[in-house]
Parts: sequence; C-alpha cells; structure tokens
Amino acid sequence: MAIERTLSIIKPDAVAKDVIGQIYSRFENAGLKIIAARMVKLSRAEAEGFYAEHRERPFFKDLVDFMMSGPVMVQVLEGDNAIAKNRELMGATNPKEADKGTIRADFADSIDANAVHGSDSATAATKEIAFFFPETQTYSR
Ligand code: RTP
Ligand code: MG
Repeated sequence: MAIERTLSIIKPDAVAKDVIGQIYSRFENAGLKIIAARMVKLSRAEAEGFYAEHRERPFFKDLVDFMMSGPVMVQVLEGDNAIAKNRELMGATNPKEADKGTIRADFADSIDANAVHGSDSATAATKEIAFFFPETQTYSR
C-alpha cells in the first residue's frame, strides 16, 4: 500500500447542512488524515479553473454556478491508497446510484448537489492540491 494524498472538497450543499464534522469523522475513521484545510468561497474564475476538464460538457455552467453558490470546505487527505479510498467513501456521482453508507448516499440531494468532490487520479490529485495549498501549508504526521 502506498501513502497518497488526495484533494477533497465538501461542496456548498453539505456545508449548508452543517455536516462538515460528520464527513471529517468518516475520513478520520477510514485512516485518512486531514493534513491541510480551509474554507473558501470560490470565484467564477476559480470554479471554472478547478473544473476546466469539464469545460465542454453540457453540465459545466450548472456545475460552476453550484460550486460558487456558497462556501466550500477544502482539505488534503493523506493515507494508504487515499485517492481510491476517498472515492469509495464518497460513493457514485449520482447519489441515487451511490452505495448505502457512502457520503453521497447519506448527505447528497442530486447529481448537482452531491456533497463532495474527490480527486480521481494521482495526476489530478497533485494538480488539485497545488490549486489550493502550497506544500508549506500541508502537515503530514
Ligand atoms: P467530482 O469531480 O465533483 O468529485 O465528481 P465526480 O468525479 O464523481 O464526477 P465528474 O464526472 O468529475 O463530474 C463533476 C461534477 O459534475 C456534475 N455532473 N453532472 N448532469 C450530469 O450528467 C453530470 N455529470 C456530472 C456532478 O456534480 C459531478 O460531481
Ligand atoms: Mg471528478
């Protein structure tokens, strides 16, 4: 097993529901350490830049509008197999298809308001972590 880092975002819907602590407990109970965190209200340029890979997709404008609709909580998670482990904890993109007990099954309302983001590959994780945190503001332990 390799120690990895991944970027997680608690999206505006879940922040508004005051379930940051419940979601953090799931990360910690699964062995994912929170090694950096901050609350951010994304500008349009930031939301578009973060999700640039989806620029041509039909849902892009809705996705950007949603991600700007309120503050988000952004964190770096570190642990064994962190990228896949976080995606497992999150559940499927569409909460209707998410396995029971996953974050999206328990806290998401729709495919748009789906509670959390997680990096989907090592390349994405490196890029997404750098988008929000300089190395000097991460605290491995
Ligand atoms: P995320 O990037 O937010 O962690 O979500 P994901 O990997 O599970 O899904 P992705 O394909 O990267 O899509 C990013 C976000 O766009 C919205 N989406 N809407 N209407 C649609 O068909 C559709 N597909 C994706 C979702 O909110 C998804 O989280
Ligand atoms: Mg994605």
